[in-house]
Amino acid sequence: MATDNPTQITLLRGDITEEHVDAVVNAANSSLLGGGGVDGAIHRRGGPAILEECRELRGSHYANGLPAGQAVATTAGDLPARWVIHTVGPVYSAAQDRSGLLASCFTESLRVAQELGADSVAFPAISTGVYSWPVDDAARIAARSVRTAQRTVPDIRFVLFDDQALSAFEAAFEREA
Ligand code: AR6
Repeated sequence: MATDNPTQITLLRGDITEEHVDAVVNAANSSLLGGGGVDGAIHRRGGPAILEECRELRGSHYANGLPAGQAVATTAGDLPARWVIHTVGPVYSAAQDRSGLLASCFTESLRVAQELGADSVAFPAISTGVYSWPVDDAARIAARSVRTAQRTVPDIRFVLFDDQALSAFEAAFEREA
């Protein structure tokens, strides 16, 4: 029940690759083979071990790629974390409501984190960069999803890259409190 939920949620501005947590969530793409934005930063800082495990996943469970809204973990390589949880946000569409898929990125990542035994997880603002989801709406979906998640972890952080994203998340979490 949300009322018994001991989770502490922290919103901060920063670079997620510097966050000392058990699990860092990556806003990946279905290929799992890297890209720009936060995905590029995680692979650069984390080193080749992450890509190696991603390639193994593509050779086994996810031969067709990781579908949007799902999540899977690998090593965090050289990052100050134990795992990277890769999730694929939906590309924003004004014509189609894909918010269920974005919500699923948060709840599925938390489910994977809990299964791993992670006590702390850092999320970026999934889908708000290359995938162009309006940040206020993405923040609302993130806040609602983590506040109502059935499977959670004690320490959840949102690491926002700029002031606009930080303000959007602060406002959304106040509204959903
Ligand atoms: N730490 C925290 N947040 C960051 C960092 C960082 N180091 N770098 C960027 N952001 P994006 P998406 C913010 O584009 O929209 C990739 O090419 C950024 O300012 O990384 O889900 C993937 O491979 C923005 O607010 O992810 C996919 O192809 C947020 O992270 C595609 O982009 C998300 O922006 C995924 O697009």
